[in-house]
Amino acid sequence: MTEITAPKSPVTADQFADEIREQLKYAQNVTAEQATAADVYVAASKAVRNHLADAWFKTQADTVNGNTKAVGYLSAEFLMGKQLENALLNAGLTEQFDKAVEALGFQPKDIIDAEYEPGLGNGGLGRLAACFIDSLASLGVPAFGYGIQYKYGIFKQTFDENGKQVETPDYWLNNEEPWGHIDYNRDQKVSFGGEVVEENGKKVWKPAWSVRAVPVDYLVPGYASGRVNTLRLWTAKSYDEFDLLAFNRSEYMDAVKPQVKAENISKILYPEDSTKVGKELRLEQQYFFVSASLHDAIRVFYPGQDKPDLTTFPDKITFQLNDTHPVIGIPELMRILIDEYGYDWDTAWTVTQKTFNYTCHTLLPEALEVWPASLIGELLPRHLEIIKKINEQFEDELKGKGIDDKTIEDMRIYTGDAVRMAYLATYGGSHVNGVAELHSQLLKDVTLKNFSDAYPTKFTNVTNGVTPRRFVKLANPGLSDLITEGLGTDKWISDLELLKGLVPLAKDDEFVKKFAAVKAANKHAFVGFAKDHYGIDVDENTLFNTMVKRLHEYKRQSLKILLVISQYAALKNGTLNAEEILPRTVFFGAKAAPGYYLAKMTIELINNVSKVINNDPDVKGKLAVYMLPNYNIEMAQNLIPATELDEQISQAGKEASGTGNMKFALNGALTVGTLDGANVEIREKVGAENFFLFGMTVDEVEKLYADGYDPAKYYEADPRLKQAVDLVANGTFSNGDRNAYAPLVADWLTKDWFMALADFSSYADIQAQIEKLYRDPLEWNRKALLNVANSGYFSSDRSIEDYLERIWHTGPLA
Ligand code: 7GP
Repeated sequence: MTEITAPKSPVTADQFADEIREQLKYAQNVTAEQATAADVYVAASKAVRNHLADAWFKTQADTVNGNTKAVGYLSAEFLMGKQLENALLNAGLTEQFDKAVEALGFQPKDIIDAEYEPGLGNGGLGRLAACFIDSLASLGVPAFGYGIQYKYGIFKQTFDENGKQVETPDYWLNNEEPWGHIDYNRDQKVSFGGEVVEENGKKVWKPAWSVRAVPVDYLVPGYASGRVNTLRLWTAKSYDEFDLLAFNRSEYMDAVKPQVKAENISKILYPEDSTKVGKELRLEQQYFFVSASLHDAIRVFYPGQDKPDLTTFPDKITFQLNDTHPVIGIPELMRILIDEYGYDWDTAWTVTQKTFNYTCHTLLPEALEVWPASLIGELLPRHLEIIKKINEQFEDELKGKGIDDKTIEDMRIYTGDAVRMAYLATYGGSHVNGVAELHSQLLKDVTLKNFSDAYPTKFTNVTNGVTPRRFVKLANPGLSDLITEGLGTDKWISDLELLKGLVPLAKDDEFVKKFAAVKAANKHAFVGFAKDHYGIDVDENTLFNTMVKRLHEYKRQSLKILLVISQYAALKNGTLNAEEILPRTVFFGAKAAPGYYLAKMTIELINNVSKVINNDPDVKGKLAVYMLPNYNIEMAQNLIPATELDEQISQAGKEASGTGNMKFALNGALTVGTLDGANVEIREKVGAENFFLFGMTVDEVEKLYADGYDPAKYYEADPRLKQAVDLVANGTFSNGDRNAYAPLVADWLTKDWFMALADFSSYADIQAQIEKLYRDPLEWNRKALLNVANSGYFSSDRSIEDYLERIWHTGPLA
């Protein structure tokens, strides 16, 4: 007997069909006969949302009235993915929905597919935020996600005929979006610029301009918890939208200027910031959402109170700063407490420090934000004063600890010309965490060493996780059913460590074969997806080998493409005989930041390598390479379950954690990877014998830097590498044009900052092991199954439990 614990609403399919019809009629204003899939999608979404409303209201009331501290997750990104399927799962309406839309004459899949995925995030950090709010709700912890509803989000990626990345705006809000509810009555005013004057001995900020922050509320339903939290994303509106006098003077463009200036704040995620105005816009965005969110929390927790006792604020809500983007919240809360509510500095400081905690998501020094002090001074003059004073107090505190002047200078938050946001966050909050064991250790030993020496107890680790609802249950229904069958219960969906119960089944050949059949079916399904979405014909009788993540030099897509080129060359030269060849399909997916020259050139190279290889009859059926455009959550949900070999090949000591690595392991892919980020923990959990490890360790990398790294030596030493680089240099992938990739080649041979060349040989060597194992399907799948069975630790539910215990010190609502 299989135990089923998944939520199930008492509503029948017929009733749900009626609810959809009602929405069609009264909200969409179409008859059931006129309705298109897009109409039904909107109507069904609104119907599900209605089902969640009561639980949402109750959760809000309990959040305010209960005595459990809430969590505020402040994040510039929330990469949510499509909503409908997830909401149906959590509302217990999946089956009813399937039947109801069939009764209306539609295929459930077509309705689910009609949703347009919002792109309100860039990569791991944004997807992590989405997994975390899912887990908070599923654990019944009261929480608010706070961010920005960008009108266009991250750009949409296409490739031109030369294989170059082209960025276009993503018009995700061009059609009706049923999930976000805009609440004009809960708006906040956010001000900028102007000056600070003294009035009666008090500092008074006289801002020059203001924008209206209007919240758009998304429901965050928990799985089997009966709780529905809130994701509140702010959109910027103008107070003086329209200058009628200017318009009447026929100055039509001038008439809408104030509106444009205000609304620019929530137009796009990560505006290009190489110019001063670009930097200004980013800081405006950060302050905009953080200021609105802090005021919103005060509104929520002290309703109708003119003189609330804000010394209790940290008992009501704890704010997590998701990287440095929201760190301006620290001086903002100080300002609110002192200037708006009249508290003295010391009280304000105690409250502020208790309220905030900071998660760092990087090891790249250039990714720790530093703002020019002049910019903060112009845009937020009062905050600059507060930051200076925080810095003075900080330096005094360090002196008091007996720390020497040189070290204090290195640690300064305010340097005279710059404000270091990571340092402000570390000093201004209670806890600092990294996102995997290795990362947290490196933060303490290297990136924030002085801080860790001065405040050792502030530092902790919370290893990332991913939500099993979206990334196993929804993305991989075949595997989910098999897991439930194997365990005799579906409880694993909310208690992922139960997957351990599959370990003994890895010895059962029949079960392993079933597992292999699920993977084969997922591959088959992906072939259809790829045909529909990208118009490509993928050969399912090949090893599916995937590398999907943002494009960055440290992640080393270059290393992978150089390996592919060397494999291609080996096939062409006949160095490999026919029996030795393991047919592979390599999938890449990656967006490059619009201003990142080498990253964009790498995309162009991958596209052109793909063209040459895929059109070469000599290697047909043996090797194919695809650069899939616009990697997003939908692609992830389809490609990850179909993947057999996952690439996590960053230079050791550079990937903070990775979360894709967890999704792949949980979906039964084997990993080829370096000892970096969470790979280390994944390998520990799944067993070294079930993980393809290669490359230098952090210590070896450090030593090589110290000894002086010369990539050309590695190029000369390994003929496979030399040949691959030469093929790029000699124009094989650029119609004979030797200049096309010259900057990339020059970088590899003279700089290669992330040492792809140094790791090439061990990476190429390990391929033989991979291929040998793949030729034994039973053994391959046994290992893949053990990856699934031992990856329960990487649930975001476990991450949230760690945050609750180590950082937030709160728990579920009663
Ligand atoms: C990413 C890290 O690169 C990745 O290793 C980690 O898994 C993920 O955060 C979640 O913790 N960082 C970002 O996406 C990012 O934008 C800003 O970092 C510094």
